Amino acid sequence: MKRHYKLDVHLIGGGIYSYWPVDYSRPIDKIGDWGRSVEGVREVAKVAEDCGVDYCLEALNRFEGYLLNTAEEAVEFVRQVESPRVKVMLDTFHMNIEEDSIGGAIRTAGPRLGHFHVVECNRRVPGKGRIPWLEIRDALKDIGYDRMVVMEPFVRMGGKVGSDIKVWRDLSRGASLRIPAVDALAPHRFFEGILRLRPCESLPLVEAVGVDADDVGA
Ligand SMILES: [Mn+2]
Repeated sequence: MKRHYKLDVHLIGGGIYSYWPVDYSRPIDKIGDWGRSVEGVREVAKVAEDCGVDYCLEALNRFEGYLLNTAEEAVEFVRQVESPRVKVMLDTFHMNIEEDSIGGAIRTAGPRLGHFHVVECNRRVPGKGRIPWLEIRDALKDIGYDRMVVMEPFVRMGGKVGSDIKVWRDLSRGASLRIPAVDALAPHRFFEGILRLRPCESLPLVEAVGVDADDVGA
């Protein structure tokens, strides 16, 4: 964390209140681990406060974590830690699995939301799936969110990350090194389109944002 500070990095986030990937072959002690994790994060929070680093705890879906699966759990955990530098982090992929209402989850996090990951329900880039982006935009506006929104797609098989994340098919649709670069540009135009739409307007997403058919994939 002190190194982050020296590098002028003022935010770290993820499942940084537990271990990952979880070993589900062993029994899970959620209540005991919750208490131990709150104590541990309180210790880390002192360093985060000294270094001016926001320590953002990401709610993960049940297959990747068991301590914090929802915004409600993350808010309660952060409330118990009691540090202004410890915040909630949400990710649309995990929310799509766990939350009753994605907009509601964002409003539950409210001022405690410190970081936000955007990605489709199958971890493709935003704009190519069925995540309710207008609902998300409106909820973020409602809570006055003015921090980072970061895209986190996983589309390629292979390697340690591909295995840990469990990418078992090529979600890049046979892309070469050149095509993912195009794929990565499409969400920028997609979000520009989203921001122009009024709350009551529905999508046709791809037409609304002018994404070329070639960018959209099969
Ligand atoms: Mn994430």
